[in-house]
Amino acid sequence: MQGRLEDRRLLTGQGKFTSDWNFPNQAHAVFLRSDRAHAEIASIDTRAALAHPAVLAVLTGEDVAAAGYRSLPTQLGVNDRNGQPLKKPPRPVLAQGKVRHVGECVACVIAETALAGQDAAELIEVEYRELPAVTLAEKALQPGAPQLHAELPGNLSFDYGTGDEAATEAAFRSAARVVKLTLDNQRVAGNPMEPRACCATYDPATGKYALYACTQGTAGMRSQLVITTGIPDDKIDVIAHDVGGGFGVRFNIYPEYCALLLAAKKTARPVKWTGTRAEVFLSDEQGRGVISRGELALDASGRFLAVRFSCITDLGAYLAPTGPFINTQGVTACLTGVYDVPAAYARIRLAVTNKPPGAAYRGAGRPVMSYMLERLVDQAALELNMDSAELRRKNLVPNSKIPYTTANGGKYDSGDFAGVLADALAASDWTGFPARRAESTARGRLRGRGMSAYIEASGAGFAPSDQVEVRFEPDGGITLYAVSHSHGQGHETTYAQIVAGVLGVPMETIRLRNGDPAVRLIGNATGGSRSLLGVGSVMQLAARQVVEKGLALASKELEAAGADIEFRDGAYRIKGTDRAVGLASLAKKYAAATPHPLNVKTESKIGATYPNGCHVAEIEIEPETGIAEIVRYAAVDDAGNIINSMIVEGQMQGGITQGAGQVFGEQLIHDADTGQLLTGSFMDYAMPRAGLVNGLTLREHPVPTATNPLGAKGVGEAGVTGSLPALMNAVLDALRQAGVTHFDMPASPHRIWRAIREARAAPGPLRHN
Ligand code: MCN
Repeated sequence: MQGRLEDRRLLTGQGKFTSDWNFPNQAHAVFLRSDRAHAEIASIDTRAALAHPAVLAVLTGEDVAAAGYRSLPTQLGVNDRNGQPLKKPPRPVLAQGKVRHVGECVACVIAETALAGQDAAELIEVEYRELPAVTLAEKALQPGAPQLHAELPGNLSFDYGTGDEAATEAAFRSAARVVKLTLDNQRVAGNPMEPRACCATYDPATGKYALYACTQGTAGMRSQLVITTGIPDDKIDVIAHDVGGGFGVRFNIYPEYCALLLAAKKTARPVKWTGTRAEVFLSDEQGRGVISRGELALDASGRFLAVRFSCITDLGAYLAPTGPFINTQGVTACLTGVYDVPAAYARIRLAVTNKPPGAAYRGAGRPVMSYMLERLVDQAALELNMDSAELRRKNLVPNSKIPYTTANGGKYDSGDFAGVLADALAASDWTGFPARRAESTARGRLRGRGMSAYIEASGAGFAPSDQVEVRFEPDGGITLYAVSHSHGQGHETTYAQIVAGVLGVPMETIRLRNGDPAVRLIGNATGGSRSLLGVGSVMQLAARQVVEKGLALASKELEAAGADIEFRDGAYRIKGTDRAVGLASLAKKYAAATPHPLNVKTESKIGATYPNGCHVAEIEIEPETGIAEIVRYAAVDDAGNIINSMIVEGQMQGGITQGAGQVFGEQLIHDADTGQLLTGSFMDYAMPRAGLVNGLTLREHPVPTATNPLGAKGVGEAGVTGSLPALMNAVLDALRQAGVTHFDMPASPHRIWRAIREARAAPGPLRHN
């Protein structure tokens, strides 16, 4: 199998990640972080640190305020249930007067070396006046809870509602059966391989800054920096080459990036910061963290009448730029799943707590909804004593109703949900399960099976459009420019495939540059699994434009009218003759021209579409140890037209494994009283290992969408949206055999073992959390 274009570079150590950038005369930054969750800052004494011989400067909140730096931005494009806009408490670059979570940046030390900076940071004396902390969103909204921000009375930032509340209430009143669940979707860490890092430079002669950072997209990051620092847009470049993973937590700016810009200006030196894994745990945006309540109303025949969802979401101490969006519209984008449900309503209250900010994490809200909905459907099947696949099939949106408008206004453009489910039944050998379970039972194992029929939204993006450029280089190569940043998804390969497919040139002659400051483009960061359908589509449009431009040159070359010339297999040919000229040789002929006459810049605004699928997981539990193992996993997914099956397979594998990570172990635990992170390293935060997901069968069921020229839907997040509920449904199915009737993630060996022991000790309906 042919690898990806980027593989050789990355596998031979030739990648250029953020900490690979180094500049002459570079200084190093170290951050002093709050060791308390909530406290007033009585004083900060930096004198001893400043006296350290290797220290160049120490910045505090006063310095960033004096420089005119403002709050980091956040936004939400809708008003709340009461017509109120989002309440936005300020989020300073360095703490001002108060700290609100462990890990918040209090001071920035700039020194000759990072080690000296670390020594000096320890010399800073901060006098804190400790305040009571609140780490649970539910508690934060209760009367008498510690108050985090003067601007946010009651710790409530937003009270979101979507759908028709009255119609939903009426449907629930008429229902023959109501199924209810309260589920904990625990907080998790993104943990990209590359910890956050950045390097800032400042040129006093031009007043120009550059920030080298790991980012999912430079354009969005630049505009967030402009808002925060007040530096004019044309005076700042954001640059990134290779980025070692993102998973959503490299989408936004962070306080450290702004502090380094100020540090570079103050010291007149390039300043570099390389974060540690501990800092990833303490200060990266975090994901999920929602205890939600879901209700499903059914009629006597098992038809779904309505869905109701409510939760109080933990935004952490500050509103991350995309935190409010992800936790409201992101969650409810597919409120009714793949089902034909007449009424639905969701209410989400956004609360602040003394924890690091929460925002996007692979799936960006959608897995919260798919997890609840698919757990509800399995619970309904259990209560109705029905086959869970049959209950799903009965309620799917039929193909005849697609395009389908959901009860809260979502527009599913295409799909074949029944066909996908049928394929999943076949791929998973659904009917063979009883025999496999009997065999497991004979070996003393609890075997469980879980299904999820998921749908999720590939985003429309925040930017006004996606622009790309195609440039022909003097060496005969073609360079593609885009904003969306590849940080593991293989864009170099797939964009090259698309362009090569139109131009008929070898894809190896095409390279991709994202985050190149010399070519400023408007566009979306990588996120919402939309790079292919958005940017990839524009790449195709751009390549077609190149072919059109080339026609004029070919017409001159062949001395024939354009109408008599056709373009095929990389060459312009006079129809019905063998007289032809290749696009590559035309490009070569004009290689010295600037700009090259075949260069194009193209843009388009492409909207959302809805990848979907059906996943079936089978797991086995060893009751004596609580160890759970995935023994079979079949996933059938509709990602529309596929450009690169190998990459899509990798994305599905990665997404499914990421879901499995949350199901079987990952959990950020903050001490309820002190707000200290108790799982702040890989010793106590259980990352999934490669061996976790076994027996994977992946099948495609493509239904092209008409919403973009490629007919493609996203895949980057689909795996996790599907696997979270499928795996937990399987865990529950296994545990029910031991008398456990309720169980929350993570299904770690200890928690499983304890639940089984308690159920055996107290037979009857039990609740385990
Ligand atoms: N693709 C394809 N055919 C399709 C759809 C996609 O060939 N029908 C290919 C694309 O060309 C691209 C890849 O699959 O090479 C993923 O495409 P897409 O679904 O458009 O997703 P994005 O490129 O926008 O990636 C974002 C998505 C998100 S939101 C997260 S979070 C995530 C993810 O991708 N983080 C990742 N996958 C990740 N993979 C790695 N290795 N690391 C991360 O941090």
